[in-house]
Amino acid sequence: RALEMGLRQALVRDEFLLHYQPLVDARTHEILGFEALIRWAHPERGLVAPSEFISIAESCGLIGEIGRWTLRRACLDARSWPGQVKVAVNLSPVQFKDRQLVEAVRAVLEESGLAPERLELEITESVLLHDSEAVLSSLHRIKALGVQISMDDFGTGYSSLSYLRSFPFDKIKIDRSFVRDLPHDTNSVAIVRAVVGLSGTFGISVTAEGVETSEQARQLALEDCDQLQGYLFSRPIPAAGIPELIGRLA
Ligand code: G
Ligand code: G
Ligand code: MN
Ligand code: NA
Repeated sequence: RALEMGLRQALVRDEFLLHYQPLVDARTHEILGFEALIRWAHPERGLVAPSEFISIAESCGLIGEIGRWTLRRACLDARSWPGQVKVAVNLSPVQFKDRQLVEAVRAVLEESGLAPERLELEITESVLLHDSEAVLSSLHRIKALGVQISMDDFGTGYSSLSYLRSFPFDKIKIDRSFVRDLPHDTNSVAIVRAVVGLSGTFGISVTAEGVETSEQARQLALEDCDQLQGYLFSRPIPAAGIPELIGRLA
């Protein structure tokens, strides 16, 4: 309850901010994009992580407004990055209940002037559980705008492999739990290999999350992952640090 009040005030007082974590080419480690990750600059508690407030925002009806704020901020920030660098924004499954979602995406692209191809929207498997006809329709309309769709945290949910055939994903992000024990754990290697193989069949690109060591990065490149993300390259950082990071990782 107190948190809910705080979240309402946070919107009014403009206390949310975005940090960005790079997505790099698995072979060259060139920066290809950044994932936007929300934080709440709480007046007393300091920076609050999304794990502490997103689910509350979802249950109290504030996720729509917070989600629109995130999308707009991310698109405005990305405008000032080099022209090929993309921005990835997480969408809550609850945002798909909003009939205006697709129109909101279109309007933000128009306002920001960001090329639609530079925007990726990340959704989790749980979005596909409820009213999948309506979700599918929204996803197709978002794709028709030219925006890319990524399946986040792949392998942690109710993953049905048939989703890959039925839903219009451009990218799969392999959850970090399958990256953690690379390169030695043979089960993890087998899972990565299977996901890469199947994705290739459907023309879907693969990003591995939670890459922390150069051994993991090397193994994932060997397994033909397309992109890598993780602390090895950078923690999530404020937008102001992006030009320097692009210079350093180049
Ligand atoms: O930033 P952190 O590393 O703690 O992110 C934890 C999780 O919070 C991420 O996996 C992501 O799914 C979620 N998250 C981060 N930013 C947003 C956001 O803007 N909207 C939604 N819905 N989820 C987010
Ligand atoms: O959207 P998603 O839930 O995947 O958000 C990414 C989350 O993973 C963020 O909370 C981010 O801080 C975290 N993260 C990013 N890179 C790493 C990493 O290399 N190791 C670990 N343990 N967590 C990471
Ligand atoms: Mn994500
Ligand atoms: Na993820």
